[in-house]
Amino acid sequence: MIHQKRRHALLNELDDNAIVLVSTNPEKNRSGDVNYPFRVHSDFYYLTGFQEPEALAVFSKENYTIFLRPKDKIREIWDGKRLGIDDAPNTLKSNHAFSIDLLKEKLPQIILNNQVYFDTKTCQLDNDISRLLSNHQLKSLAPTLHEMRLIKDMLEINIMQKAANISIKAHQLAMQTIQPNMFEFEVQSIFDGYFTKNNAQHAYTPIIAGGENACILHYIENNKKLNKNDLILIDAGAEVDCYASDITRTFPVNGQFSRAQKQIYQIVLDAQINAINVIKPGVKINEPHKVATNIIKQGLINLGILKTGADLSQFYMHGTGHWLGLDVHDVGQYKKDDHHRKFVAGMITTVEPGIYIRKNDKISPIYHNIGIRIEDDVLVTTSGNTVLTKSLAKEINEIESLMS
Ligand SMILES: [Mn+2]
Repeated sequence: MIHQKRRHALLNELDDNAIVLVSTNPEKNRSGDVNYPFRVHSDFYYLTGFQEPEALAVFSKENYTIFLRPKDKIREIWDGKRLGIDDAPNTLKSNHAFSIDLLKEKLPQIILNNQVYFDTKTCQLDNDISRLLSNHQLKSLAPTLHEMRLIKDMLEINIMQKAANISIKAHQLAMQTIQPNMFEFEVQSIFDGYFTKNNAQHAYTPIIAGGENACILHYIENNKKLNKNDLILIDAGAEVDCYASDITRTFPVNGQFSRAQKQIYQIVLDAQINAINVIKPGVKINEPHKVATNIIKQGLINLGILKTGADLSQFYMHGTGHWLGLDVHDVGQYKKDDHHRKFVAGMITTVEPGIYIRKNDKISPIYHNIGIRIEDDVLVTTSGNTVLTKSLAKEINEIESLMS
């Protein structure tokens, strides 16, 4: 029912004679005859709730037609059960269901002279269908649909809290398990195991980065040994029912922060907490970044690491957050008419400042190879915000006592 509601809400925002086409992702080959695990297209899932590959939905105010794979005795023995044409209308609440093989034949009779909304960029169609659609003036669905996806409903918030809770538990387990000389992939296996045990999967390739590897922002090799005097940065989040969580914690491999590590960590933590605290409806969405960068700048100047604010980008070179939802870097505009938009209740954003200090002759060696990021998932509420990931330790004493 929720998907039907969403289709109606979307159509209400489009032209009266709108007809919407949305298809799922293509399957991707990994090697030989093995594919990557299939992941439904987020727009398609949001509007249909249907997770099989090779499917396309067409709907207007009057009609909803789904094209999908027909039942197939042999393929179902090899690849698994299919919903099939007969059961689709009842299960998916569509008026009609046809085999995906009939798409080329049926589509012209369905779209007729209506205004077609379709995103060629996000949804792939075979050449015949693309040629067929090239006779129509297509309008993009994304601006309207992605505004809808940006504001989460209660069902979505509950699923995302569930994903957050699983991630929190896995991060706690990692803090309690990590020992010097373990390998990063052994740490990753804690997340693999805990997510799988809870019927979740990774929302993105996890970053398990010991010591200097934490200064590589998208480090995913996860294959080095953890040195006892290093920090470890873990950016890992579970996906539940296609919804992402996204958490980063950084902590000492041996359970005790050194003085230098504490100094840098406390700057990032102060930046993160103060950035979260400004989030509420009506505040511009770049405000958390402003707050975080000011605190990081001042903190690094106080330690003599930074001379002037202009050099900050060598230590902090990424944004302070992104939308979170069906995609880990979720859809939704950050600016409107070239100006940063304002927070609205129902948005979910990450807040993730960091400091990354590589080897550098001009900086005291006690700070070398320290890479720290702290990331939480924040829901904007009518009165302010709720941190979905708040129960995971991030204060220095909380982390040290959890690890002892
Ligand atoms: Mn993130």
